[in-house]
Amino acid sequence: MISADLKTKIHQFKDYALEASKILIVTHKNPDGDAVGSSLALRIALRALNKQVEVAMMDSPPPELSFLPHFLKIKEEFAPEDFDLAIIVDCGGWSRTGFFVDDELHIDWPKNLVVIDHHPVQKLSPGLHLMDATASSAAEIVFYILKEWGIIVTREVALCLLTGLFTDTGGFKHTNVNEQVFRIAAELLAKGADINKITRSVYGNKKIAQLKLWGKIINNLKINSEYGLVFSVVTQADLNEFNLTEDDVSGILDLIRGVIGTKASLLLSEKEDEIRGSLRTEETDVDVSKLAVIFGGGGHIKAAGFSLPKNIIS
Ligand SMILES: [Mn+2]
Repeated sequence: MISADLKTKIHQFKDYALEASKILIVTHKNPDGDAVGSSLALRIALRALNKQVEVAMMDSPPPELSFLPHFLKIKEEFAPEDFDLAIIVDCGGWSRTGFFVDDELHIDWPKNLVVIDHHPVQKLSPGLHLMDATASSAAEIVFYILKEWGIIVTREVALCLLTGLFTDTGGFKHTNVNEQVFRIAAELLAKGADINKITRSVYGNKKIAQLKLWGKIINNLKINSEYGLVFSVVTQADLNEFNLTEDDVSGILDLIRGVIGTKASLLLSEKEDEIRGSLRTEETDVDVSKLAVIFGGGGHIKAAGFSLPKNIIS
């Protein structure tokens, strides 16, 4: 199912991994299930090759993913000089990781850079790009990598990868689900991945305050009929009122998509000095990443986002 070009790059990546002494894995800001699952799966697999590996994320990973193996090993910072191979997972470049701006990096670090991504619209960092915009998730690409390398998918790795597959497809509901996704999911289940643990952690464990905040956001829903857009807003004051954080809000996007008479949904959230927009659509002929790009963001055809400085609207 993978192209000859991707196959070649996967083997080049293995050469980089084998010659590296210490490997860094990073992912995008506000890491999701795919970002965390793919990073941890790679960590486990590379450690099985007797490599020293560290995973670093700029923002703390969502606590509902704490069931994932090695979750507590995730760091918030790293010393670049310690690493000779860096792997960026689930985004196309350093800028999205929050650690560096692309232009800020000099060519001499890291010695090798590998980017594993499935997003079509990205500002690219230099390096070896293992890109497949047809893949459902970064986890799917990591699965192909481990297969090509001949690495045994353990129960722990399977749990990480299935979490990535599950969360990036909205629980196998979105338009990026296909036969191949279910084939991989079936293989991961056969390796012992506990799907019930994933569904309970991702969709369960809700706080009553969280549902009340969701109620407030739903109460404020508006429709822009000209653009076929349903939208709502969550402010910092809303979060404070219910003593919640931004992480408690993300699940609501599943609820406000697919509203009759609309083609896409938008949730605007206030965060410190910026406004973040999250866009979703279920329509086969709508590409929300195009709207996100207009506002300097990016993402998938069906799920995209952007952030704007707050002072732009004050
Ligand atoms: Mn992803």
